[in-house]
Amino acid sequence: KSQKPCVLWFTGLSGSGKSTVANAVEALLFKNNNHSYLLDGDNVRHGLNKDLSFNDEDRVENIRRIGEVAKLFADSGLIVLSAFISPFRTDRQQVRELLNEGEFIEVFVDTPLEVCEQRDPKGLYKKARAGDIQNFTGLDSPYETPESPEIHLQAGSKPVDELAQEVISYLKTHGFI
Ligand code: GGZ
Repeated sequence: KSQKPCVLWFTGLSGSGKSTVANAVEALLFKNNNHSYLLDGDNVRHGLNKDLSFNDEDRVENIRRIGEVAKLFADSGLIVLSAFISPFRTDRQQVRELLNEGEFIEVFVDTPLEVCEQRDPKGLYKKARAGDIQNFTGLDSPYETPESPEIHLQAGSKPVDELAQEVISYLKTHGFI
């Protein structure tokens, strides 16, 4: 089955649903006989990047390495899904420039901070509010919202399967799958 490689770059706050939506997209791609690879905290922050913290400098390096890895996988023909906060606009721009023209698809997982904090799936917002975690994105560390993402998901108010379908529709419309 033919496919055009690309990088679906999910960006958004902790608890916004990046990993959840990316996993749902991956399941749909698999059903469609496409080949993909998902980069997320579980396989990157705990492995390749386990030497990095959450201060600004380390987040920049985190995203730089992930961009390079995404490029390698895309070069091998895969549809790459990347799910990291990637809070800085310039870092996302640099990944865009690293990839071939049109390969970088920025997916803004736009869930309001209040909703993320309400969900708080790992209790991290609570810890950050209590002062037990420093530099927490959205609280005492910035998140720079994408200005013109290829895909803008209203992830605070729509079901996951609908959001995943929006991503699949984009890939079909633009000839990636
Ligand atoms: C933000 C943090 C922090 C701080 C730990 N700030 O919801 P999660 O748990 O599973 O996702 C968050 C993840 C963020 O890692 P990323 O590699 O995506 O961040 S970045 O792109 O900014 O480098 C959260 C957890 O790690 N976490 N401390 N201080 N999120």
